[in-house]
Amino acid sequence: MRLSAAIKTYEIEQEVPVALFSGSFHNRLQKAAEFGYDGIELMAANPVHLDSKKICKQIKELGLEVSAIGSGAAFMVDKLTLLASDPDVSQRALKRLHDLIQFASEVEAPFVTIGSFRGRKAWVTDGKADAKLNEAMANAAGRASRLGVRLVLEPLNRYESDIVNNTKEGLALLEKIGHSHTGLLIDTYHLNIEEPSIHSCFQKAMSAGKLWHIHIGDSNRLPPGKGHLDFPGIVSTLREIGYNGYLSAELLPLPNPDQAAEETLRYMRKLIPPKNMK
Ligand code: LER
Ligand code: MN
Repeated sequence: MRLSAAIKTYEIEQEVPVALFSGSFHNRLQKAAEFGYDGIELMAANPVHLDSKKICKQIKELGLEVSAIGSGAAFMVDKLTLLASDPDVSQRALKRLHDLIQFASEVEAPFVTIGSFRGRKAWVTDGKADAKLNEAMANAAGRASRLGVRLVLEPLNRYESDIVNNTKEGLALLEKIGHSHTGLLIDTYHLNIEEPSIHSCFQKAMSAGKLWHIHIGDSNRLPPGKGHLDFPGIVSTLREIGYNGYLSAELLPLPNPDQAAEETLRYMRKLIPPKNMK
């Protein structure tokens, strides 16, 4: 298992609630490497404004990898969602998803996340939200597969979305889509709200072959160890079931974005040694 942290890309000027590290984009990458992260998850809003070659080079020079491309900023910054009351918004969102997939392939990121960016069922007034999300994801998965990228659908707690709130619903939607390039992203913060057992939902996702990416944040969305989630137990379950992907810190930048990133790393490194150690 490896550790990454979510950082925003440089086309985004505003604060993004769950992005870590302060300073210029390059500073943020440097800090991730200095603190001892293995990778970073890039929260990009509009990647057509980004120089992916340069980003890829900077990341490699620092010995980091890109664990995933997060799509949440396209929602937070540009208010784009795959499910929307205005068809123009959903169409632009699909085009944006294609751009994020292209960007992922250029910076060698294995995944593009679909969390808040999917929007809400309640926004779709013709009652066809499920079919629409299904169609948008199948369409994007086709493009992703041609570019060697995969999509990860993230169950969100009920206060943030009304479509796919838990692992069971996530797996059911993936089954309907039926595309080899779609899997699950499980976020410990959301699961703490929705799941009766965090451990068995990891197991379920893993036995379906769909546990591809993980976001970490404690019960209060602070760094692990600051809330009441049992991270030693979570890590030992993940080891037991053979998960060997990323645990990516996506949490509140408190008391400040650097300290939150550093405290996360310090706590998690006790559970997950650096990749060149046993
Ligand atoms: C939002 O709460 C979240 O967890 C993000 O990963 C969604 O894109
Ligand atoms: Mn998340």
